[in-house]
Amino acid sequence: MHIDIVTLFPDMFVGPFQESIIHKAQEIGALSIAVHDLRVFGIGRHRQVDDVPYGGAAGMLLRPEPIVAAVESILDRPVFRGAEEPPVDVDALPPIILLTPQGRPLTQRVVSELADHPRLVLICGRYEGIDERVRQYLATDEISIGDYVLSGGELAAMVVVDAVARTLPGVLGYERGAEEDSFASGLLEGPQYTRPPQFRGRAVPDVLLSGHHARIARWRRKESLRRTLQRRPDLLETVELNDEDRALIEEILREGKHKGTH
Ligand code: 6GU
Repeated sequence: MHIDIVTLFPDMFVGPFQESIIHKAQEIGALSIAVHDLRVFGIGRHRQVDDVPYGGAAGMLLRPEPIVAAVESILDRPVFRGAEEPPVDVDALPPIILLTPQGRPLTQRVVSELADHPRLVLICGRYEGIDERVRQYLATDEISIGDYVLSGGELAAMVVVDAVARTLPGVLGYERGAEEDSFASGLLEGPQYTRPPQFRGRAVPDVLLSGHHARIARWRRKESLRRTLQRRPDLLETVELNDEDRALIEEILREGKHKGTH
């Protein structure tokens, strides 16, 4: 997987991409990342990238030309769907993704979908906004990482890179795959424990020390269902439950421990 990122703040990515999973993904050759400075494609001697909005409004907007120039340089071909230009075969392009609070919400399903492409182009919005023509005729997708406002798409792009990187083959290692994560199953993960077995009078649940693998698996599934019921009941609407799951939910409801703890 190769990811190109277009940003006015390339230095923001230096630290985060040199650590942990994203670092490992690059080290093993599962991922390569190129961060491109939008300023390089700015207009004139001042390398201008933004301007005042037409019609009068507060703030500055990113102009279309530098962003289109950046992406056409990265992909080495015309990509802007101009009125007078030959049509662009969007299916022959990598996704060109604008990071914006108006985009479709990032979910694990969207992450998997992105991870299926060999290449992605991420465009980080900044300032008060971006010329609509970028959205309409350059971007092929728009993504938001949640219902709150960030100062720019950079942190959102890092979130996308991290979430995609950890799903790539070989990145997490064999001990624990991304398949086991919260959300991968559609459910929240249940409680987990490590040593010591007793800490200030608080014990690890006996079943986890019992060595009964079937009982442990059943307990884990039940606690995962309990936590999902308690904290994110909306997730249970879309997840596929089997008869055993439904029986476990019955048990949880009878126990009456499905409320609170949030
Ligand atoms: Cl992708 N960008 C900005 N500026 N704010 C956001 C966001 C993106 N996702 C959530 N908030």
